[in-house]
Amino acid sequence: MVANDISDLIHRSEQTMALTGAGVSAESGLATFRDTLTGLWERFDAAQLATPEAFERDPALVWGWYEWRRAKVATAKPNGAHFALAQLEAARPQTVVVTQNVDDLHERAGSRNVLHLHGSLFTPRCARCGRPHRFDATPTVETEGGRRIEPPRCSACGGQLRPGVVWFGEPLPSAAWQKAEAAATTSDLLLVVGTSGLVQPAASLPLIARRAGASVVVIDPHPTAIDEISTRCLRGKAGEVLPHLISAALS
Ligand code: BV8
Ligand code: ZN
Repeated sequence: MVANDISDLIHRSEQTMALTGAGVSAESGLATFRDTLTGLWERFDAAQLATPEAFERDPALVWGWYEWRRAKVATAKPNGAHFALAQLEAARPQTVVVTQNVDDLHERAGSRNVLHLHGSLFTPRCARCGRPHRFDATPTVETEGGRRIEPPRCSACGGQLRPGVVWFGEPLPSAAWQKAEAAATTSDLLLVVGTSGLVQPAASLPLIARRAGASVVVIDPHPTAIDEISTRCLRGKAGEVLPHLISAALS
């Protein structure tokens, strides 16, 4: 049975890393990129909205989309997968979670070593001078299913704020990327959870880990682009299988 085998790999691991994608938040009710987005946004393609050009062209549409997503994250709860990874880190503080997600569910589940390769919904900054800003309220935009919202203005230069995420065509935050790459070369086990493995350079981490001698375990109900370089593939929902795998590994 693959699951016992995977629990054993986790049990024996000295340094475990997880690479998570939208699928780890799916059971928290947050749409993945390959699902059609509900409400007003189903006629848009996420990859079209998550670009500097889209923000340049229509800042209110893009800011409204991110505020809609922030509102949905605010009402979402971490699921069993987030809690299981936090439990693993509590038992083994050297565990690292590298996420492509811009939500805060790993942190809300208790994970502390979380690297956000693609930024966060919660760190807006000025598009002109780069000054970081904070949100003082959670939007209720979710109730209207998302709408255009003029981005707030920078308190220093009056420029428009932009979401603190990494758009397609933008470089990843170098500190996060360097730490993620280092973790991939020093971990003996990489759990790849809920990612289709299509976006670079995040999707290159499993190959880096494999080449450095790590076991690579994919947990996903569907086939992914990482499967072919994985050591094991578990066809299942992260919120269902990860809690069992990790509690068996730690018992
Ligand atoms: C860069 C933040 C260079 C914003 C995101 C041509 C070829 C190769 C590469 C490129 C190319 N053209 C352009 C590129 C580069 C591009 C890229 O990779 N494009 C792809 C589309 C081909 N990459 C970039 O642009 C990156 N930057 O390269 O910069 C550079 C360098 C120096 C200077 C200047 C420039 C930046 C990429 C980051 C983009 N931002 N997110 C936001 O969130 O709005 S990407 C976003 O999409 C996510 O962060 C994530 O990375 C990706 C979605 O992927 P997943 O998370 O995997 O989600 P997906 O829906 O695909 O899959 C969900 C999975 O979960 C599925 O497998 C499903 O089965 C599974 N699942 C479902 N339910 C469950 C489940 N699993 C478990 N349990 C469940 N219950
Ligand atoms: Zn500014």
